[in-house]
Amino acid sequence: MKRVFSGIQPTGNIHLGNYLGAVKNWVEKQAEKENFFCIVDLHSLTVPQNPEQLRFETRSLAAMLIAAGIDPDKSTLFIQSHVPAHAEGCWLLNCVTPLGWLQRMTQYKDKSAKQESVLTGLLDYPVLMAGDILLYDADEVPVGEDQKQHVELARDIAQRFNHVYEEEFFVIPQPIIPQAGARVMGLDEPTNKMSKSLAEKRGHAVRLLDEPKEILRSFKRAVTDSGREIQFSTDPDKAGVNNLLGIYKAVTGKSEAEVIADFSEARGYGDLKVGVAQVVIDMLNPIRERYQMLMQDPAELDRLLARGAQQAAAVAAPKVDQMKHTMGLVLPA
Ligand code: ATP
Ligand code: LTN
Repeated sequence: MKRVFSGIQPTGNIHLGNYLGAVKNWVEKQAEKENFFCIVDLHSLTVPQNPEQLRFETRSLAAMLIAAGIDPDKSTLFIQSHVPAHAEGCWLLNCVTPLGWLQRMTQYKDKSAKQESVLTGLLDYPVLMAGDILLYDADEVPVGEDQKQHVELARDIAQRFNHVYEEEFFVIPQPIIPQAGARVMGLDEPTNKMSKSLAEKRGHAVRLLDEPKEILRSFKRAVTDSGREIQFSTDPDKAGVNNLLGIYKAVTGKSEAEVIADFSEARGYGDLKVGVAQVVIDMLNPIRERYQMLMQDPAELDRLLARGAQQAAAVAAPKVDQMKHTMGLVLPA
């Protein structure tokens, strides 16, 4: 059975892009794989966080993932900081990773350009992520398009470690990018990806907890163009319509021809927007309801997360010990 590892940050505002690009695929393949899904709280510290808020968002994300279909009996769901091997693995991998590799990461370049003072953690973020993946000898890493470069870096780091220290020490992981939904664009700005950091902005994102009325409103406001032809397209001027069709395709699992056929009677973009909103609302209604139930029992959530951390540590702790030994450190007697 292939081993899967993926992570998601507890930074709030989980949106349709996170769901279609990552979480939905985790859920759908869950039964066929051995899964580790990690709430990467250490990653979220790479930009300033409010401590109380971060604690809330961490539990909230756990509830959301379970509500979305992650079954804690089939998958190991845990919080990154509960397994100290992640921070240790990051340090050890820092010592085989050239600085230049990190400075080239596009996400680092984008995010650091927007900040006056850049924290070291932001630059080091992909090494922590590489450790997450490599400590589990994961074969597959299902992520959205924006994380592909980071998974490729994890491959490079693994290869370098294997070369320097011990051939075949780490499994070389494979990024798994979905066919549809890999890059959901902002509804207000369809040439940029839908983003958590902009999700508070009206009309930018559909958040998984949005009420149906709000979802419909967001889609109705979605930026399109002055035409009326409903077609998939790579033309940047048609990015809005293409994004709406892409969302519909990812939600329904239909082919492009079937999607277009569903809108053959549409009288314009207005009908398209309502049609897309409807399938998204139907998909999110049960998730929102389950989330609200799960949040009423925080003790049960904590119990599930503690069990997940134990299962994860059983894999990651011995691996980090092997890393230490291989690198020449003395293990405690
Ligand atoms: P953001 O950039 O939206 O603020 P992020 O990418 O930093 O968020 P995570 O919560 O860590 O946030 O992402 C979780 C998963 O969601 C990752 O696999 C990522 O590739 C995927 N993802 C994020 N945004 C999108 C998007 N717009 N379309 C498709 N997948 C996405
Ligand atoms: N960097 C990722 C989250 C993440 C991750 C991982 C994804 C942290 N560790 C390991 C896959 C595998 C993000 O921001 N989306």
